[in-house]
Amino acid sequence: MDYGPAPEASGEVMGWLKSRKTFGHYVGGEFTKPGKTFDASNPATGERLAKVAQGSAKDVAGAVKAARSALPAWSKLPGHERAKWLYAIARHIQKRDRFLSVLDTLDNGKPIRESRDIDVPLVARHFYHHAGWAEMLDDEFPSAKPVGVCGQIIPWNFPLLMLAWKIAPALAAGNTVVLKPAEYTPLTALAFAEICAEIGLPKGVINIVTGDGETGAALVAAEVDKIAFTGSTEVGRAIRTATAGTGKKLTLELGGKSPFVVFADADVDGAVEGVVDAIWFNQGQVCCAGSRILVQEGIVQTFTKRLHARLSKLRVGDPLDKCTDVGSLVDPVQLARVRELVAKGEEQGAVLHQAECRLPSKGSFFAPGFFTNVHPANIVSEVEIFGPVATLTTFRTPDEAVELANNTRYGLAASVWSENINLALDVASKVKAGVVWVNATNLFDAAAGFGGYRESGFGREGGREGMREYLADPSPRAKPEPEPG
Ligand code: TXE
Repeated sequence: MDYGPAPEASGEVMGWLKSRKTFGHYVGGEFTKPGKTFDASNPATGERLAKVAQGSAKDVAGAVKAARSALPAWSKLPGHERAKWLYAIARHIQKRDRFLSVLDTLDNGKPIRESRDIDVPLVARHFYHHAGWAEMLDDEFPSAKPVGVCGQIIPWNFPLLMLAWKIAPALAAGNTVVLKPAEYTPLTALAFAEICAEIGLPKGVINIVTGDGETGAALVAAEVDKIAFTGSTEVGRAIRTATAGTGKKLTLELGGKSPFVVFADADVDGAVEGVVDAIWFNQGQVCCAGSRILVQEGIVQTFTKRLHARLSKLRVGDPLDKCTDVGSLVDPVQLARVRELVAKGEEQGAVLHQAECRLPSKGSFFAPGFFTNVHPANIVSEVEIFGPVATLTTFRTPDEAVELANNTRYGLAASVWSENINLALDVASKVKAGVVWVNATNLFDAAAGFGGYRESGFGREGGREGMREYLADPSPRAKPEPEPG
């Protein structure tokens, strides 16, 4: 079946970019006149896509003011009225799915197959799901109030999906929002702002301020009631310090170094396919990427051989080609970071197995691969590479697997592969991670809370737990007293 992006979808996106050229911020339902700008580029070609406004503290303050004025009316709307707006957003995302997936791919470098089949459908699902929460809110959290004005800072690895994870629950709970997209990928957030304007969402409920870390820091310091952040552990730490003692509610979703544990009795081909999703999906730029493959000794040769064979079949190249499995990293800066870490790993004795593919001559491409002979003290055992490269080491017993899996300062996700469900569930219960998948990896759903422990952050996004993060008093309805007698 040929359902790839129609050429006209790319044409439509290029036409849209050409007609806009320079984007201002989206504040109070209108685009501001841009002052200082930076370039939004296609990382697969290096070409500039548009100019985007660099937000100052003043821009941020203006957006927060707009969100503050919109708050009383929005938070007083009955839940079912807010639900109507969330349904309208979801429907418009679906109507514009091709446009949005092409734009996401151009701005980020991810394969169109992923933006079209994973990111954008999940974005719509998130808004539909949270429309349901808006309807049920009074029943489920009767005494709860919205937190107020939420400052939201998102990364570049899933530009539109991270926006949905942040905005959908905030709006469902009756909050208003100032969101800052990452500087590498501001364009889908701006297209989203246009959708909000198109459907007539009340002005000021959603405000988008583009810019870099300085703009983010200004948002953290602004008169907001909550900060929700997804990004690096370093910046998360700085935000925690900056918000300490201010009374601002805070959730942090940070980095990871997630284990991918394969027992000798696992379905080896299934587990090898799992690795494709765990570390080569989205060029490995995934916070919960299964970047530490732990294989039980008895099957390590078979496993490594099959992994090698699968690696050699990955198609690396033009992200707009619907056959592409691995696209471009997000930016030359990230490419340099991945190259440096991988080179250090090799210097420290790890052996790199890399796909032998011809990389495009332009763009931020990196051939996917994995390391063997990795000492636990090697930098690549510890540090999040955030690129398409995993480490592969072995273990002997389930206890050793658990010990190695937990030997990290992070605790975001884990994946356990075994045909023995008792063993898999026992190990899963002992691994310290926010989510553990059994015989699967990277499964997300709007109804399931997602988030980490330790240096992976705190707070949850998605489902009931995610809703609580956007409510000031999220105590659930008291259970009815049992009938006497
Ligand atoms: O992240 P930053 P970077 C990890 C990953 C990656 C590394 C560096 O290991 O290689 O971080 O990526 C905004 N106050 N992750 O440098 O800087 C910034 O503008 C407020 C994991 O791009 O954390 C952007 O919008 N905001 C991660 C967002 O923070 C600030 C996803 C993320 O950028 C700020 C991304 C400041 N002082 C990177 N400085 C994940 N958990 O998925 C920057 N920002």
